[in-house]
Amino acid sequence: MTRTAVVTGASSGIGEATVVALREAGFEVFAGARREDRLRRLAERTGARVAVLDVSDARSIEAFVSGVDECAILVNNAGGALGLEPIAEADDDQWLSMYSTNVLGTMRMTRALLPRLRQSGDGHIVVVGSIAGFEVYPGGGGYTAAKHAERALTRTLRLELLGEPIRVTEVDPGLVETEFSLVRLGDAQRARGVYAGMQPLIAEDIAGCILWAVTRPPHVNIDEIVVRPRDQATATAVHRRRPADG
Ligand code: NJP
Repeated sequence: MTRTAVVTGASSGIGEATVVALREAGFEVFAGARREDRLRRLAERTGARVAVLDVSDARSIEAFVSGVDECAILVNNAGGALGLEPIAEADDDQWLSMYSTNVLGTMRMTRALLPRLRQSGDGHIVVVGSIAGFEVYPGGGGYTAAKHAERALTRTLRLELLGEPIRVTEVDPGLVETEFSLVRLGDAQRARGVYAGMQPLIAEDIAGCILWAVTRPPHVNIDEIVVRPRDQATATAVHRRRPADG
């Protein structure tokens, strides 16, 4: 039986790789993000159904969800970080934006699709969180606060859905080279510096974890997958080769 998945934040990085992996594994996919041109190319490449979706906008979610007739798997992936300023210089708009995408976006998408997940008889909610959901670091206040909140939401869901045929999985990556750092820092050179001298994960590494979690038998709930590059032990402990090391 073909199962249908919804993936948010599908226009780049982990979301895009997840759509590709799910399609290759035979799932029907509805994919959403704000950049329509990227979505159109993804649809041509994979056969996924695509529609514009801004998870920070309740009306955009309503319009997107109205086009989704079935949903057994919801991958709440849309999100990210903005800025690296200390709390003393925190920017209200950046904090609000991080909350409205990572936290409210996940809550609203989940609330809107719960009836379809229930209807499927074997629903699965995947949340792409972060090691920032349980670690903190200087300059990361807004992002870590938002990902801590998203993690609390995910753990609460698992309790509230206990007894229903719906699984809840959180996937928490460390450093993955996507557009994440470009969006966060707004500068390509600084973004490249985040991964300098170390080997980060790639989007496909995380997509593989998501695919594995959603293809376990229905009675198996993978609660959490924490996945980091070998070169990373915590958010701030990263092994970098010096240029002299070659
Ligand atoms: O980043 P990127 P990732 N409504 O920037 C979309 C978490 N994570 O793949 O709307 C709808 O390549 C955006 O699309 P668009 C991270 O927190 C990452 O790495 O067209 N969609 C794009 O498709 C996030 O939750 C790392 O701009 C919205 C996608 O989200 C998830 O992984 C580490 C949106 C972002 O793709 C995917 O990020 C970690 C909105 N309002 C956790 N706002 C890492 N990369 O190192 C954004 O611990 N999007």
